[in-house]
Amino acid sequence: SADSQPYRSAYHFQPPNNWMNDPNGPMIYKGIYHLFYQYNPRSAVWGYIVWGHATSTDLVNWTIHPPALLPSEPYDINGCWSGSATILQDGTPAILYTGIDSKNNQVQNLAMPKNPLDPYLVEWVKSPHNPIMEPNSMNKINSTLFRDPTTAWLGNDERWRVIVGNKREHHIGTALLYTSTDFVCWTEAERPLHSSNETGMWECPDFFPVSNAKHVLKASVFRSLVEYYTVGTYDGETDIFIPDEGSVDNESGLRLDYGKYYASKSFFDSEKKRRILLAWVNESTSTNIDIMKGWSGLQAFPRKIWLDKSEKQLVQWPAEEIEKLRTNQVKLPITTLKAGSLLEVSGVTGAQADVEISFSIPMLERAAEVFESSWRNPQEICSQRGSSANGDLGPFGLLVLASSDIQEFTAVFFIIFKKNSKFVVLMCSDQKRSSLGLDYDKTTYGAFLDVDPVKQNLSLRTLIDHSIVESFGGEGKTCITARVYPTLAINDKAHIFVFNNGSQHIEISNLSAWSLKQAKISSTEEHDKSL
Ligand code: DQQ
Repeated sequence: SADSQPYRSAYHFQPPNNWMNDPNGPMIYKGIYHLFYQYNPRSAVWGYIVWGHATSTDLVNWTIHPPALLPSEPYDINGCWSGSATILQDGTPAILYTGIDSKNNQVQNLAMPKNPLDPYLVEWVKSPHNPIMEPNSMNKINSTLFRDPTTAWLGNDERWRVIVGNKREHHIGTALLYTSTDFVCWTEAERPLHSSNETGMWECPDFFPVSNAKHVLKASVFRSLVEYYTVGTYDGETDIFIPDEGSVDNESGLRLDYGKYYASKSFFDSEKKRRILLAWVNESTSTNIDIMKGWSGLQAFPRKIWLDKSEKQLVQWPAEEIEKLRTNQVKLPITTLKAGSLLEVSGVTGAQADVEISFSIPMLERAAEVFESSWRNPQEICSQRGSSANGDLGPFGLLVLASSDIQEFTAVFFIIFKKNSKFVVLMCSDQKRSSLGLDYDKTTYGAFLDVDPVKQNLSLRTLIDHSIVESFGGEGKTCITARVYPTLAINDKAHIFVFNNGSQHIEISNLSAWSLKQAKISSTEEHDKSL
């Protein structure tokens, strides 16, 4: 029940119990969305890994099917790890996944649907040709650093291409490239699609077109559990990806999310002509607590993702289907938020809500504090200042999952600085005060937001769901996800406030908030017992 399990999510996908990590093989097939996920059916801790499987018609409500892939053969007997789905030319979907073989080597395997006429694709058959890619004495690939094949793409030469995550000597994060004419027999290309010498192992790479001219390459960096992406150009003839000038190619580059967000994977939704992004959001608590509550890990709410007008970065926004869950809209007229003020957004269920707010700053030119040129790390600035520091323009924003007496809260806010004749906007998510009870990782997150407050209002959208807070600044230009475990601000005792701890007044130009209903997550059968 919600009382004994206050941290379970209402509309972020999670199985009824046990461990979940990376999203795998997302796709749409015959009008049905498929989400597979790294799942341990035996416990709330990572270990015995199978491909959990759920389907949906709207990315909101999910039906859980029996696992699609279980360790069963010498080439995957120690685990069915991450991978992707590709729709082949005849319309049949194929899964490429990493198997941990009987010698604990990482190899890539192929699986095909048993019955392609079944839109739910409940049964999968592993290829008799498996493994289809393996490390061997010839290719010098480290057999423990070779995993997570992407969705494959077809070149003009009718050859399939796929990349696989790898680390080479001297910590070179690498996207190995393989090609094939029949999807079964794969050859390693002469050179990788791309690599970066400053990152270490690349897990769960993703590579996709975002416009006619640009591609995005994303890598999940194991050593820091941080993902970054670069925007660049891909030459389909030479199979070389070149990052655009200024698109930093390591963890200090652009991130899909500046909070907790890992092993993300996107797919093209051919029905709604959009790209959808999924990701694993792990717990911030200890393994002991995971075992006690019987589960671990959430999927971020599916996001639509596209290239910003500037062509320099991606923009993300919760898939529009979330609006189905909205109820009891609360609106605020234009309101002045004086220095030091706090305003409750009442009338919505604070533990399950969608809040959209935008601010306009009347005294912008006069007010802003100077941005020091030595400040390089936005997360550090957020962390040092926090939400209660009295700045000049900000901190202002939202307190969510807040107790009525403001003892507990998670603060998502902006601070505006002046830099020469321009402004720098910082977006922060501060978890320091998120819980009085539990001891867990309360790291503050922060990032710059590329919005000019002279020309545009500063907007913030926050999705609140019991123990997860997903925030989208500047209409999706900067995203921050956090996990929090309040002890007072749970269920109907969770409140939402707007605050301004700056010394200048600002204006709320727009505020709409909704309660969000519970999504339906059901299982087709009680299959966990047999595993
Ligand atoms: N999780 C999987 C791996 C992947 C890692 C194992 C990323 O395939 O590299 O559960 O979280």
